[in-house]
Amino acid sequence: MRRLPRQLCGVLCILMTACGPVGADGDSPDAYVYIPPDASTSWPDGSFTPVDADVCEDVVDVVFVLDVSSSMGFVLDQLEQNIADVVTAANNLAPDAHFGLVAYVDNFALDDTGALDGGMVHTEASTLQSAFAYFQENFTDPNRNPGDGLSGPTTQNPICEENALDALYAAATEFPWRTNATRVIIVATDDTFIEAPDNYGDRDGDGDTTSTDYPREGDYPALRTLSETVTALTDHRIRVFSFTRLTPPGILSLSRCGTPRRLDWEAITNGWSAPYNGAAPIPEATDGANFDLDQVKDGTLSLQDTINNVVVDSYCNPPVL
Ligand SMILES: [Ca+2]
Ligand SMILES: [Ca+2]
Ligand SMILES: [Ca+2]
Repeated sequence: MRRLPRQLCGVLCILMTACGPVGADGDSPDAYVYIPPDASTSWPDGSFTPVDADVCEDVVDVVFVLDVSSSMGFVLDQLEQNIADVVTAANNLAPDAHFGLVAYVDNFALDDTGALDGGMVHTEASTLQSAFAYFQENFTDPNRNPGDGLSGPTTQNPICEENALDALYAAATEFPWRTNATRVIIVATDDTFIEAPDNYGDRDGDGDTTSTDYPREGDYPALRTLSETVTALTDHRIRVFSFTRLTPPGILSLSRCGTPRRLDWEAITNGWSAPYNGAAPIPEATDGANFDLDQVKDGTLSLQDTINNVVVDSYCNPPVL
């Protein structure tokens, strides 16, 4: 049985076991909720209304927060091919599903090519497919930062870590989440992140971001800490499900980032499937889960089926924190 939304029991909740009217799902109501007196109703002395906890009227909001750095093309390919399944499945769960997209490398951009809310909300697979293709062509392939726009420099990414925190913070605070929505963020990335006040453009961590030899430096400050980001996510009742690497790539692996990195290779799991400086990883801290990105890459884990499953499992189950 799904949990009874707390607000339905705000005034008075009397649990009933049997003999009541039949609820929308064919069984007895799980509770009777006292509706206080209201001049606009025909029962000015207040009344009891049957409530069935098995019935949830949430809508579904899903935001993709995607690392679109140069090694992540396979995720964008898979999403572009299979997003229609995800959109259909979410709409079968509850009509009028909303989707969003935040693309990031060392900074981020909220996609605004959807149909609603200034473009931040997608309702159709077709506009999402175009958005995935746009970010792949213009940012993944030439190694450009989404927040820089189309005029930004290419081959610009001097350390392996990518700015998931600022992208997640923007998704939590800037996407138009609906009040009655089951809220899910899907992350895909193959590396960990750094925190404010560090700078993604400072290759050697010396405080200067102006070296022009390869891989070129630039000013890409980390704006948020892990703690600030997790607070923004939990304040907004968002569950984060991530697809990340569970083990570092071997020393000769082609999937090994070729630039310097701030944190050890062993740390690529940190914040996703392992603690980050002692703090719980983001999926655990938001009552979500982490999945193996390498299984998505080699075809043993279906990205779209896994996304569909986490949306179904999250539906009408707010995070337990
Ligand atoms: Ca990368
Ligand atoms: Ca980077
Ligand atoms: Ca430097």
